[in-house]
Amino acid sequence: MSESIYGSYLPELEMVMRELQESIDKLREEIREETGMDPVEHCLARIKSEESMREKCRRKMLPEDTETALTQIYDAVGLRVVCAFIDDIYRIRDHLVQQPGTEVVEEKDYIRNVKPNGYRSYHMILRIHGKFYAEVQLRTISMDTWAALEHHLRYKKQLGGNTSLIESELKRCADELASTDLSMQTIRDMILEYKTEE
Ligand code: 0O2
Repeated sequence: MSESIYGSYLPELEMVMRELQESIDKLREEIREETGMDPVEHCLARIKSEESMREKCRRKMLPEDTETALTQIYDAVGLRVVCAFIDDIYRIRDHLVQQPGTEVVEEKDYIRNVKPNGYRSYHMILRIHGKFYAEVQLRTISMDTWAALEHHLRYKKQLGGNTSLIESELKRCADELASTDLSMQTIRDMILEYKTEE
């Protein structure tokens, strides 16, 4: 069997992944104590599989070696944090950038700058302890649902038939879900306001 593309660094990548999870868990606990609400619906963490990492190196015309996997591909460690409300996304973002040993390499706010197809999410590339990269995707439940279904539809089939109609329908669904997210945020703010007045 050929050597892992991560060489001997797999335990360190797993440690980085755990540190990120623990940092998010700490904030969750703080917010739960403060508001009685958990800001995170669920959180998925993974080390990119050997096969996907090799495939990504090939797609980017890069060599398939440990140096490349650790320094030129930024999602060897990946976290997807699915939040209850839009505000929670930015609160978790602000918390992560303040963590010791964490540098922000890149941020893409696809919530304020929605992708033309309707995709919404907040993406961050972090460098941890000056060495390892991690990609964090922060989304609401609605954004996650749309991304999962859109991925499923594209993955299972070529968008046959009236492609432009299908694309505009997908965009319409994304926009309707985004509008629901805003309404749910407003309802939550009303509830919290009432609680602080009590
Ligand atoms: P997978 O299988 O989910 O990991 P790069 O990471 O450099 O190849 P890019 O475009 O610079 O790609 O990064 P970007 O825009 O931050 O998007 C990276 C990831 O966001 C994707 O990973 C998807 O998970 C998600 N994503 C971005 N755009 C869309 C979209 O239009 N629909 C859906 N469903 N997901 C999206 P991968 O590696 O492409 O795929």
